[in-house]
Amino acid sequence: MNRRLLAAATFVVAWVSLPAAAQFQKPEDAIKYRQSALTVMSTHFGRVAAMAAGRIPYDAKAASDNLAIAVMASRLPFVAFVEGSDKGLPNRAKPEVWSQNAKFKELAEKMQGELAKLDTAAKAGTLDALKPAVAATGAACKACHDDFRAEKYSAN
Ligand code: ASC
Repeated sequence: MNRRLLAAATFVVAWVSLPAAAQFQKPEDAIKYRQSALTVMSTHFGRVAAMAAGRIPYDAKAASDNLAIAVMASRLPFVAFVEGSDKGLPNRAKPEVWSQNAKFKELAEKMQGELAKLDTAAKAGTLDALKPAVAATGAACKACHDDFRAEKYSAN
């Protein structure tokens, strides 16, 4: 391998092996990233929840399309709860995100699992299949918020 290629390969390997924390230059970047990902997830899950609640007409294709995005977005936020990113921008992460991190991760994974099951259920193409899976997913969102999301935004 020539020297430049070796240097380039070394750089790539080092970069992808960086801990998640190092992929955000500042706490502010991590906060913005996770808030954005959660907003995208909530927006697309919310459209399906609105169908389940009868607030908007049921549309099987739209449900699937929205869930594909929600499932993808659900994989994003959690690497951005890096140590030291409790401050940097106003946010609602409680200190327990870091002090009880194993529980936080468990609830995050539970939510990802319920959302994946909802995505599968939606493929049946009926509103009846959607409803219980929407309820289970919403409950998983709420379980994490109850313990790990503050009522009010921090001052910075
Ligand atoms: C949503 C949304 C949440 C959850 C939660 C469920 O649609 O944005 O955060 O459902 O409200 O309790």
